[in-house]
Amino acid sequence: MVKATEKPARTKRGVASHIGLDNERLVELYRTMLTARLVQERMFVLQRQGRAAFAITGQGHEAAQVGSASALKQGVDWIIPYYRDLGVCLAFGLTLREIMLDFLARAEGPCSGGRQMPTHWSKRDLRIVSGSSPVGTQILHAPGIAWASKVRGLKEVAVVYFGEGATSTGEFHEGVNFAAIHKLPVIFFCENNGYAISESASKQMAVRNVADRARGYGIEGTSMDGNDLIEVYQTTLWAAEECRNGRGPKLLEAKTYRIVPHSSDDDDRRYRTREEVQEWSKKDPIDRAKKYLIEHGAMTEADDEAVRAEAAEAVRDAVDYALGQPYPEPETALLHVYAEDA
Ligand SMILES: Cc1ncc(C[n+]2csc(CCOP(=O)(O)OP(=O)(O)O)c2C)c(N)n1
Ligand SMILES: [Mg+2]
Repeated sequence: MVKATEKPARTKRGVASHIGLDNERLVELYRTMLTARLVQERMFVLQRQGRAAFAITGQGHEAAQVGSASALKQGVDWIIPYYRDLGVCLAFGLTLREIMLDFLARAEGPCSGGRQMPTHWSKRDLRIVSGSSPVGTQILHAPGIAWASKVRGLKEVAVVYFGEGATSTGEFHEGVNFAAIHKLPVIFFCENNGYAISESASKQMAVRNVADRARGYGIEGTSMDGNDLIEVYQTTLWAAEECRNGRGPKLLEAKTYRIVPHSSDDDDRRYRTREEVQEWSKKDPIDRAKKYLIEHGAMTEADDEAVRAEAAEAVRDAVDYALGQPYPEPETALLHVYAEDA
């Protein structure tokens, strides 16, 4: 078994060996991945039923999201997720009920009380920082937060998530460059799913890997199999430790795939073949995690069924709860938009 903070060595079959995750924790991670999958499937149904205006989800990204967020220190580290990161937020402590309240724009929703677009997550006590809708703008928050951490002598890491399309923006360049110069504790975490809506990665970057871009900024970049829960967990743990030890930022790239359209407004048949989607579905991160857990004696088929039933029940509870809550009152529409008189 390798040490938890060692950079994982790649072999043909993935990472060399798994790290100090005990069986209970492995099942917990698996449960979170499965819950993320089920709740996102439900979101699409709710949107089609006319109960939600818009759904944008990340089925296929669960290992990248849950694996990375679970390797961070809750209450200490900061995350700046993007719209596809439900799995990140779930792993970092946002509850299913909170996620559903936000998705259904209810007054009690913790992120904006029904004012923001759905999936613009934030929660102060969990150190989940809200992003804006323009692609890549969240990247700049991370060096700012990390700079404050460094100046104050704290060992807090800021982790910002984004897609490969966002790496073509000016914000990516400015954020990574600044963090590199000042050796800031930032993990730039790219979920490379090969597409920015309909635009394939080869049309927006001339390098093969997003991680290759790191060298141009003088920092280390690492590509991972983003559908491998263990590899993502271990690599993120290593990167966070590097940050805590003052060794500056890291660019991590999780190669993955969204097995669903970009959003409820997208028809992905226009730009990718069904065969391609089928091929990636065979590498489903949840199936792979299940196989890994069973092979390593962390779970049995019966345990899996129990976990699935519990996750489905938790999703049902969250949907029922949120549907029963009121929308915000119209007269509160401008709250938090303009400063209030003291
Ligand atoms: C500045 C800007 N341009 C365009 C859009 C429309 N848009 C929303 S998501 C998206 C694709 C982003 O792709 P990527 O960064 O790879 O993330 P993914 O959605 O694939 O996870 C685009 C172009 C936007 N929100 N902001
Ligand atoms: Mg993408």
